[in-house]
Parts: sequence; structure tokens; C-alpha cells
Amino acid sequence: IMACSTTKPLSPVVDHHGVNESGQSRIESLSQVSGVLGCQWGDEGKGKLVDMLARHFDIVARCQGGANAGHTIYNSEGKKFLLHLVPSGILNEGTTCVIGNGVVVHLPGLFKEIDGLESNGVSCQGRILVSDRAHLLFDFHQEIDGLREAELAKSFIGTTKRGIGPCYSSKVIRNGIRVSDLRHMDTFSQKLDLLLSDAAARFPDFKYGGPDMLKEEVERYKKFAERLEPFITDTVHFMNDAISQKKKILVEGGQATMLDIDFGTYPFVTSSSPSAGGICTGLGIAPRVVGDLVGVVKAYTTRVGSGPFPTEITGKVGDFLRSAGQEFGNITGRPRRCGWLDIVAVRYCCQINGFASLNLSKLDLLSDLSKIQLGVTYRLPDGSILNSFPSDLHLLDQIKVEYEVLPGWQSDISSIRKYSDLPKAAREYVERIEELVGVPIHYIGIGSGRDAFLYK
Ligand code: 2SA
Ligand code: MG
Repeated sequence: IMACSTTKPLSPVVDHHGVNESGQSRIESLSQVSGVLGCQWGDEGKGKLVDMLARHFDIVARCQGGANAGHTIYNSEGKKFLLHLVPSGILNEGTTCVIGNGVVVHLPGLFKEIDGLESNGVSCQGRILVSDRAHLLFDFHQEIDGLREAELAKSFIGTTKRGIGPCYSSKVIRNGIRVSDLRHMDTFSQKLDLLLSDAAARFPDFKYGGPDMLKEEVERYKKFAERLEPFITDTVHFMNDAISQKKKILVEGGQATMLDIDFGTYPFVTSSSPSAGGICTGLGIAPRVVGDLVGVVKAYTTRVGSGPFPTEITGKVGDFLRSAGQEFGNITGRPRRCGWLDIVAVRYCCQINGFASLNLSKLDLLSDLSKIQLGVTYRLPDGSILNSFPSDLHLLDQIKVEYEVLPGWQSDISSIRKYSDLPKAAREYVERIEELVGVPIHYIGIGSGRDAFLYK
């Protein structure tokens, strides 16, 4: 008995996500409430990390955004799932998924997603909780999103046209309709009437069909209300209760800090807070309980939509990254703009979010390049250097990015499963980023498979 108690229990070398022992210890040491947030302009691969971490957490929660997110994940049989509103923990049976108060919920879209999951054998009933405080996003919000973009003409934002901005506008101007309003269909109808009339008054092309159209929409929502009822939860109470019961909670960010309504390249941003602050406001949990945040950084940069992109590469290398990395919007299919890794922007995101560690994703996509660049300095025409990411887009327009050039490794790294087995040039790239940013990289994505992670 003595001998047994001193030997470590035998643990499998890898679990079904291909997580080896060093990965296990990294993951197990994450704090009770942890989060995964985007550290660039979105599409860093947050969903994949969340899916991999989910089995170590009881709850996965979304706190902001809506169906403008497109998180691609694969189940253990390699089947692909594209999620928009449902948290990426859904494929892990034991995980409860929370859609928090800060999320804007398009019910037709949510039900479509749930139907898709259930028809593929993923049970959702009782596993998805929707906050009673979350705002409802209606089809008309999506329509207005399109009308606003058309109005902006050449200076369009390049939104996903999922109605995100218009829905948050309703929320902030205090006209919004919340999930709990579904329990009071008489006042629901009055509120919707006001919203639709407002939209018609503001947008000449918005055709409000009057009482008939309202009646039709209300009837539709009566059915939605019935179907949603079992999902509706006071998630503020649920989350805080879970925290006192020592449940492990993982917050899944959508979009990214460079798209944050406050910290991003305004106005070319989304309308929510995808950075650390959004966790507290979007879930109703205290800053004191929020622990380790992991920032996800793609090994290069992409951006979909308009707005500044200092390290953008046009031409051959940009085209290569776009096609090799399949850099097309998940929802809209728009080609993503591609560029070198922007250390100035990443450092700014790390400052705002206080990341405990980073997940460098899609490193394998750089494998064919003979030289890799890192954007390290923003220099102004007068020779001075910007010491932080500027708020003024005019200033950003004038800067010249200075690059460090590192040698490529020019060999396939996608089947490597140990950090130390990476080619020296690849390790040097990773370690140079750590050095410049000042945050350790603990996870490295080297392929699309569920197990294609290295732990450092
Ligand atoms: P919105 O729709 O109002 O949030 O758009 C405002 C800006 O935020 C950007 N944004 C995104 N950028 C990258 N990925 C996103 N999700 C989808 C994806 C995008 C897609 O995962 O691929 O399918 O096109 C996302 N969501 C919002 C958007 O491009 C605007 O610049
Ligand atoms: Mg995405």
C-alpha cells in the first residue's frame, strides 16, 4: 500500500484530444474562471481552443456579440460544426453552455443552430441556458444593418450584416426587447411596434407593413417564446451559484480586442466589448473571480471588413496566406485581408486584457515561406515612434511599419506533437514573439485537427 501511494497514478500519454502530459498540466492549472479572447481582428481560432479546453470545464459561456461569430470546430470523428451563437463547448457532453446577458440573440438563427446540432446527435436540451436579460435581435435589425452599410457607401464598415450594431443600438438607447419580454406578449407587441415604426421613420427604404406585419411577427415570436421557455435562465444567478459551488467556467470570446467598441479601430469595430471587461458586464460576475485569460493570436494577421490594417500584405504572399489558410469569412464567405503579425497591436491587446498566456494559432501556414516578417515598430514621418496603438486613425494612416525579418523553416510541421521537435527557425519565431510581447505562448496550433496542438 505504501509503495502504491507514492507512485503516480498511470495517466494515458494522450487523451482523445491528443493532449499530452505537458498539455494536461497546462490546462489543469487554468483558474476556476478562465477565458479565451481574440487578440487581433477576429478569426484567430478561439473556437478550437475552447473546444479543446471544454472537457476540463463544467460551463462554457458567451458574454458578448451574437451570430456575427463563426466558430469552426470538429468532433472526434472529424465532423465539422460551424457555430454562431451556441458556445463551442457544446460538443463536449458534460459541459453546460451559457448565452449570457451581454449577447444579442437572434432566435430563428439559434433554433436553426440547435436543430443542426441535434440532427447530428448533439443534445442541446438542458445544456444551453439563455439569459433572461439578453437582448433579442430581430430580422429587422439585420435589414437595418444592410441599409446602414449601403448609406455609408464607400466608407462602409464591412459588417457581417447580422444586425449586431442595430440591436446593440436598441439596447443602449433603451428601446430593446429582452428575452424576459417573451413572457409578456402584450407589451412585447407594443415594444416591437415602436421599434419597427422607428426604423421606418429613419430609413426610407425600410418598409414597415403596419399592424398586419406586426401581428405576423408577434405570432411567430409566440411560438419561439414557447420553444425557448425551457432554455430561459437567470444566468447571473446561475453563474454566481456555480462559482460558489467551485464549478469551473470557461468564457468564450467572440471577435477580438482590435474590434472592441472602445479599444478597436473605431468606427471599424463591432458593437460589443470582446475584451476582458465584457466578461463582467456580459455575465454579471465580479472582476475578482475572473482568473486566467488566454489570448489567441494567429501566427500572421487577418482582418475581414474595412478599416486600418498596418501590416497588411497585398500581392503574392497575401494571396498565398489567404488560399493556404482558407482565409474566407465563415458566415459571409468574404476573403479575409492577410498580413504579417503585428506585434504593436498584439502588445496593446495583451495590455488591455492582462493575458496569462497566448495560443499562437496556424503556425503551420507559414511553413512554406523562406522569410517571415514581424511588424515591430510604428514610425511616424517625423521619425518618432508610437509607443502604443493610436486611437487616431489619421495618425495610423501616416505610420510606416518597421519589420524584423526571420528565416522560415520550410518544412511540414503539422504532424509534430512536441514543441522541442519543431525546427529551430520555428521555435525562434515563437520565442521572438514571446520576447517582444512579454507574454508566454503556452499553446501552438499546427494544423486543423482537434489534436493539432503543441504545448510549451
Ligand atoms: P459586425 O457584424 O457589426 O460585428 O461587424 C463589425 C466589424 O467586426 C468584424 N467582425 C468579424 N471579423 C472577423 N470574423 C467575424 N466573424 C465571422 C467569421 C465573419 C464572417 O468568423 O468568419 O463570416 O465574415 C467577425 N464578426 C464581426 C466585421 O468584419 C466588421 O469589420
Ligand atoms: Mg470567426
